[in-house]
Amino acid sequence: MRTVHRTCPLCDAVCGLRLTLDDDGHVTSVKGDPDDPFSKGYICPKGASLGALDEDPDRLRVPMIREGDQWRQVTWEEAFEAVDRGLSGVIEAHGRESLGAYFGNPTFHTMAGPLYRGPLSQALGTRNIFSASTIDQMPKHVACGYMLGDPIAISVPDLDRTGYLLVLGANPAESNGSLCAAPDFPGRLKALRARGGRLVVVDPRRTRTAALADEHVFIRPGTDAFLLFGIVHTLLAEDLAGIDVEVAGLDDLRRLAADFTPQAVERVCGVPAEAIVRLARELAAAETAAVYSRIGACTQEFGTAAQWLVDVVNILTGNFDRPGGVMFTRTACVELGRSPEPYSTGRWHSRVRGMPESLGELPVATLADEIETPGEGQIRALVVVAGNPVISAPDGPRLDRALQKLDFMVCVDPYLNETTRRAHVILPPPRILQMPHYDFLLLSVTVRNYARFSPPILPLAPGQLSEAEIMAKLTLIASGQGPDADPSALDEMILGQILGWATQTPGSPVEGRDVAEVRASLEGDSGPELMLDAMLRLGPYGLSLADLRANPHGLDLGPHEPRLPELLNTASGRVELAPPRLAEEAARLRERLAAPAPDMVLIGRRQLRSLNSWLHNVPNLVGGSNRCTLHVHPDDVARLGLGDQAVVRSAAGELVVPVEPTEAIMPGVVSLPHGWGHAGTAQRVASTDAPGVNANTLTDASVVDVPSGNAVFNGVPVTLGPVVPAAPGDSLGDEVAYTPAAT
Ligand SMILES: Nc1nc2c(c(=O)[nH]1)N[C@H]1C(S)=C(S)[C@@H](COP(=O)(O)OP(=O)(O)OC[C@H]3O[C@@H](n4cnc5c(=O)[nH]c(N)nc54)[C@H](O)[C@@H]3O)O[C@H]1N2
Ligand SMILES: Nc1nc2c(c(=O)[nH]1)N[C@H]1C(S)=C(S)[C@@H](COP(=O)(O)OP(=O)(O)OC[C@H]3O[C@@H](n4cnc5c(=O)[nH]c(N)nc54)[C@H](O)[C@@H]3O)O[C@H]1N2
Ligand code: SF4
Ligand SMILES: [Mo]
Repeated sequence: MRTVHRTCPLCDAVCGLRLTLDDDGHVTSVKGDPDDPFSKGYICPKGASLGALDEDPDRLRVPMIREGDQWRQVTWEEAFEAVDRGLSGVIEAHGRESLGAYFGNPTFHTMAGPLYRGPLSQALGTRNIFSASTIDQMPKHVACGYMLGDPIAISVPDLDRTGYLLVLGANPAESNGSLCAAPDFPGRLKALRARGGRLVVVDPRRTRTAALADEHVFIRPGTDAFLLFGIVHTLLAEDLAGIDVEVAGLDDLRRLAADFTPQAVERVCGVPAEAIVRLARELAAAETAAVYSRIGACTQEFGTAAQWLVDVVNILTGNFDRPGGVMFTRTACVELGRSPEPYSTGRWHSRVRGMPESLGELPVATLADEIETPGEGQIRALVVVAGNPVISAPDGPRLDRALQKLDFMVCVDPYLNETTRRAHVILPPPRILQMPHYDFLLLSVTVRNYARFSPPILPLAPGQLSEAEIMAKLTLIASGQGPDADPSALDEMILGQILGWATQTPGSPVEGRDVAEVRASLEGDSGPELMLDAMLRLGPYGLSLADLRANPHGLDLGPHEPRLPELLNTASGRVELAPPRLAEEAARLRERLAAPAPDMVLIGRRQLRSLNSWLHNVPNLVGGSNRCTLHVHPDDVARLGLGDQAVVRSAAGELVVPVEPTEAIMPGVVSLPHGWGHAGTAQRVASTDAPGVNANTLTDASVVDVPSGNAVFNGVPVTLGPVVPAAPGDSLGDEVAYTPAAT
């Protein structure tokens, strides 16, 4: 038996775990690590199942090649030769613009993802780069980009010090937070109330987070920007604003907000005008306050506007970049790659729908268009790393059909699932416990400055490749160096770039030094570890990998301190309150003020024991409350005559789903979790015991948040009807005779 410690890689909360392993390397228990200064022993059911997940017998262990319907286990050599043939064939016939890549959510959690995604994209030499960011947080990047000049400068609520927290469209009691890494988020919310603070949750569902709050406010899905504009209007009209950062555009903002009186927005968002005025006054009066918003108010039609106005309210109430308000994390690693240019979207546009690029990528909502539409630049070969877009992207079934038309697809993924089953080659990364772990991205949005490195617990098998080596190999193959190129050559190139930049950057700890000499001083057992060591040494705390190794429970680096001036990158040198691209959104919102609301809309929901599409093969985690059901208000169940099941239809498709009546959801709103719909895969538990349906059969890829191109998952207009047994000659009306399609 031995006890080891590592960070849980599953969600954004970065909890420290304490695992015990027997002599054969089997995990016998997983507990929270009480000595982690940040997570202090907290663990959730997903983390507790890490051992079962890691030892899942259905996890792929060797590369696979598909011929027709048949999968064959192959050697790494054979797999990379097939990738080389597949990619070179398409490049020779159609050029590099016919290559594409999609990077899924776990690329934000692994070490290899953030380090090799850039080189791989560059090597592919295409603009067809997509990621889970445009089905998630791209609106936040666009808002921060235009307001602060830096799309990566995302502030987090100062959870542990704030006196007032307004949460819109997030349910951290189940998700544990996002773009805000805070282990035991629920405990931190309880602590906020225990110290006399106030918690208000705005959500079309009375969620578990709402149950922890002083007040829960129902809102019509997709209308947060209206509510927030009502708050902005009130703050300005009642002279409650107390701005304490340098801003530009206050007069423009005042003009834009003029029409959004609490009375006018009440009609759209369904929040009473008095409540809006009261929220504005409370936020202004609170000694410290923070507005925090996530998926519910990002993946909606006015996502960018909502994210913009969240920070406008934080700024107007004097809570931007100050303790107790929203603040910026100072990471242990040096911040690489800040652009000297002010931020802009639309440096290029997608071929078919002309959608603007942001952060160098195109919206996933148009991936199927780019694969299906003939012409120069049509995507014919796709690299997918750690993603399941058939389940996670809007109009997933169409994407599934599109993937089948590709000449070549390679996936880096541990599972044969709804997406990877369309690949020609699957390259499995090692088990979680075989990988080193450091959260390059999540540690930049922690609610306290903190760092923790976890070395691999189990060694790689002889001949097995790390995820970094797999991505490096793909990069070398894409750049034309063939299947035999040595991945460490790429590592040296990346290290050379980091150190080359650092030695030439004034004020850097290695300014003016020789790259080779600095390189020789780095320590680490693999490319990613050497890169981490370099970035730590160049970082603001002067740490090294050895320091993190010496502190296996993690290092607390103190509370946040104001740092806006060093991040601001706008042309004006001020925070832009009403940049033109965002001001255009005010015009779109104004047009909607008088528009009728749809009768019934769909939203999503996350479940504590699920993680997007990929934890449903762990028997302990499925079942009970973790099922794919449609939450419907009892009044709607009665009004529409629904039984145990309902047919849900949208502009994109239709589904038959089990109905779960609950008072927790607003009348006129239904909620279906995403991540389900497991079909025809080799995951035995997921595809037989817990298949569920794919919520993204209903979401419509043609509707997006315009500035960011982000997908719209919340506020999707739907109609509902009961399911009746099919009989010839039935008159249908609202009822539907349904014979489920074979999947
Ligand atoms: N309707 C609706 N749709 C949504 C959402 C919603 O709220 N509603 N949420 C959206 C959001 S926020 C997100 S982030 C996306 C997620 O979208 P995706 O990232 O496309 O989907 P995931 O289900 O997270 O798929 C993760 C994949 O990575 C694999 N994987 C797991 N660990 C590793 C690893 O270490 N290495 C590699 N290479 N692969 C690994 C898994 O097997 C799985 O295939 O879904 C989005 N889709
Ligand atoms: N257990 C678990 N944890 C996860 C994940 C998971 O799948 N399972 N996924 C991880 C990922 S990838 C992410 S991005 C994060 C997301 O973290 P969260 O944003 O906290 O995710 P959700 O639980 O989907 O919360 C969104 C909330 O928005 C509400 N909502 C829907 N539409 C609207 C609207 O129009 N306005 C408002 N105000 N609210 C609305 C929904 O009812 C829901 O309660 O969670 C991460 N953590
Ligand atoms: S909250 Fe997230 S990071 Fe913490 S144990 Fe659960 S899944 Fe892991
Ligand atoms: Mo996400």
